[in-house]
This record gives sequence, C-alpha cells and structure tokens, in this order.
Amino acid sequence: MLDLGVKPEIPLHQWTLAIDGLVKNPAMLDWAQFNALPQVEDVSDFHCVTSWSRYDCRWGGVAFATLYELVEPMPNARFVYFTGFDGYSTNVPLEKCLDDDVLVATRFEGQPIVREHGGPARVIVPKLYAWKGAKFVKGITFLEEDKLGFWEVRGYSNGADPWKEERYA
Ligand SMILES: Nc1nc2c(c(=O)[nH]1)N[C@H]1C(S)=C(S)[C@@H](COP(=O)(O)O)O[C@H]1N2
Ligand SMILES: [Mo]
Repeated sequence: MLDLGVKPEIPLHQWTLAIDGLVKNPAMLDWAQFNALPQVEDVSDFHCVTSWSRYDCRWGGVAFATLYELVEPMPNARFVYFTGFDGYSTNVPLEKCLDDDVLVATRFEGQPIVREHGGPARVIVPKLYAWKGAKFVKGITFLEEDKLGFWEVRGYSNGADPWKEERYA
C-alpha cells in the first residue's frame, strides 16, 4: 500500500509539527523553527510491505534524536506515535527511533519532498517497513504504552522488520 489516497496540500506557512506526550518541553514547531534545527543527510533503502523496495535513497532533514533532545522525554516514555495531516498514524518503539538513520525528512535527493511522497515533511525509519514512516507528518507523541497505528490496527505486523519479512501480524 502506498497511501490513504488523500494527499493533503499543506502550505508551508500553515505547517506545524507538534511534539508532545511524556516530555518535559512539549514543542510546536513552525516551518522556520523546524528548519533552523541541525540538518543531516542519510542514504538508506526503502521497503514497502507489498514487496517493492527502493535502494540508495538520499534523505535530508532533522534527525529524530535532535527532536528527542529538544523535548526531553521522561524516563517512562518507551513508544512513539506518529500522525499525519491525512489522518494516518503509525507507532514505533522509542529505541528504534533513536538510530541515527531515523529522520523527519524534508528533502529527497537534495530537493524538497513533493506532496506525492509525503511533503513537506515525512518520517523515515529505514530499518523498518515503509508504513512505519508517516508521510505528511504533523505530530509526534511519546507514550509509555504502545498504541497501534492505522495499518497495525488492520493486521500489519507491529515489529515490521523487513529482514525477517515481518509483514502481517
Ligand atoms: N501519512 C501517511 N504516511 C504513509 C502512508 C499513508 O497512507 N499516509 N503510507 C505508508 C506506506 S504503506 C508506504 S509503503 C509509504 C509509501 O511512501 P511513498 O508514497 O513515498 O512511496 O508511506 C507510508 N507512510
Ligand atoms: Mo506500503
């Protein structure tokens, strides 16, 4: 599956990223504030559950770890729940989000991410199946208990490790 079929148009002046839940400093970043954070680039592969993969994708944006440091999650935060402007959601264990290849990406191959592929900003979790990365991301919530996202509720594997081919629960 590629997407919910809704590709929301989000003008940059209306874009915000809310980071909340079990954190000391909840944040609501606008586009300028987000882009003022340290930027990184990472090359990774991309695996959809319906068997296609794309290799050597060069993503640019803000490392998840940078956002983590900004909001200072509480010690009991163990899971992360991502939401998108299209109503999508997905969940990832916090420790998997802290790998240095996990980004909130705003660029693909040096160009702004187009709406077709989840721009202005999308989450990339290269070691997991692509549905674990929310396109059109608008919210990141730190939780103590895991909360299943859109596809996870509909029977996709919660582990989502492509090397174990964990596709369906
Ligand atoms: N917001 C949002 N993110 C999403 C989805 C979606 O429907 N909405 N689909 C997921 C799935 S199943 C895949 S395979 C990838 C597809 O990314 P692409 O459209 O850039 O290929 O986005 C993931 N992230
Ligand atoms: Mo997918």
